[in-house]
Amino acid sequence: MTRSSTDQHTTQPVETGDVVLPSNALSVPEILAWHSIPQELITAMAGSSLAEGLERVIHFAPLPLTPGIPLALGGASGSGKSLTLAKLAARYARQARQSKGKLRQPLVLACDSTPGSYIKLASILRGCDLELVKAYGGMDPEEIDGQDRIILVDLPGLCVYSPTAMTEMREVIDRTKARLSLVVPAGMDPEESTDIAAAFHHCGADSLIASRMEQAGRIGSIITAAACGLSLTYGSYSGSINEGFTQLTPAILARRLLVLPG
Ligand SMILES: Nc1nc2c(ncn2[C@@H]2O[C@H](COP(=O)(O)OP(=O)(O)OP(=O)(O)O)[C@@H](O)[C@H]2O)c(=O)[nH]1
Ligand SMILES: [Mg+2]
Repeated sequence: MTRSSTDQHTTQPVETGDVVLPSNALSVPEILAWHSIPQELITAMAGSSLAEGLERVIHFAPLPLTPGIPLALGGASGSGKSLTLAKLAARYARQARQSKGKLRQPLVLACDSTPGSYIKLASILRGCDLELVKAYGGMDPEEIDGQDRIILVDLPGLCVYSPTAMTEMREVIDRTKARLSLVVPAGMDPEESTDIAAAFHHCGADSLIASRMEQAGRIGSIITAAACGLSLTYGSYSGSINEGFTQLTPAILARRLLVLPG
C-alpha cells in the first residue's frame, strides 16, 4: 500500500497513544482503509482515540451464554464455528470439574449432518468432560436433560444467499429454542461479512465471535459485521481449543487493528 493511494482522506487522524503502527508512514485512517473498512465507518470512528471510535460504532458485550438456554453458533462454511464451540465447551467443562459437583458438565448438540462433521467434532472435543449428543435437525429442549447446563449447538456451515439454507437453520434454531451467535473469520471480504451479519441479525442473532484473528492481516470483516448490530464478544487467536480465546474490548481491538499479528 503506497501513501499516495490514501492521502485523500479528509478525516482527522485519531490518537494512537503509544501503540506501534504497522508502518510509521501510515496514519490511522489509512491503516483502517488497509483493513478494507468502509470510509463511512472510518469517518464515524475519527476524532478521538481509536478505542473510543470503535466504541461508537460497535457494541462490546459478554457472550449471552446462560445455563439451560442453548446457544447455537452459526456462520459460513469453515468460519470456525466448531473450534469456537470447542473452546467454549472446554472452558465450561473445566469449570464444572473444578466446581466438584456444583456445576453440571456442558451439553453439546451436534446438528451438522454433513458427512464427517460429527466425527470431526467428537475428535476436537475428545478429552473434554462433557456430553455430546447427535441432534441432526435440532432437538426439542424438553428432550434434553439441559436444566442448569451450558448447552452449545454446532450448526452446519451455510450460504446466506440460499433461502433454503437459511430456512433450515431457522428450523434447527426454533426446534432447539436456541439463541443464535454468528462466527466471522478475520480475512473475509468485509462486504461479504456485512451480508452474512445482516442475514444473521435478521434471523435473530444478537452476538458475534471473531475467529482466526491471528491468521489474517486484515480484520475489516469483523468490524463491518459487528457494525450490523451484533454485539462483539470473544476473539479466537489460535487453532488449539485450550488457548487463544479472549473477550474483546475496544482497546484490544484497536491494538489488533494497528499491530499486525507477529
Ligand atoms: N489458527 C486458527 N485456526 C482456526 C481458528 N478458528 C478456526 N480455525 C481453524 O479453521 C478451520 C475451520 O474451523 P472449523 O471450526 O472446523 O470451522 P467450521 O465453521 O465449523 O467449519 P464447517 O463445519 O465445515 O462449516 C479448522 O482447521 C480450525 O482449526 C482460529 O482462531 N485460529
Ligand atoms: Mg463445523
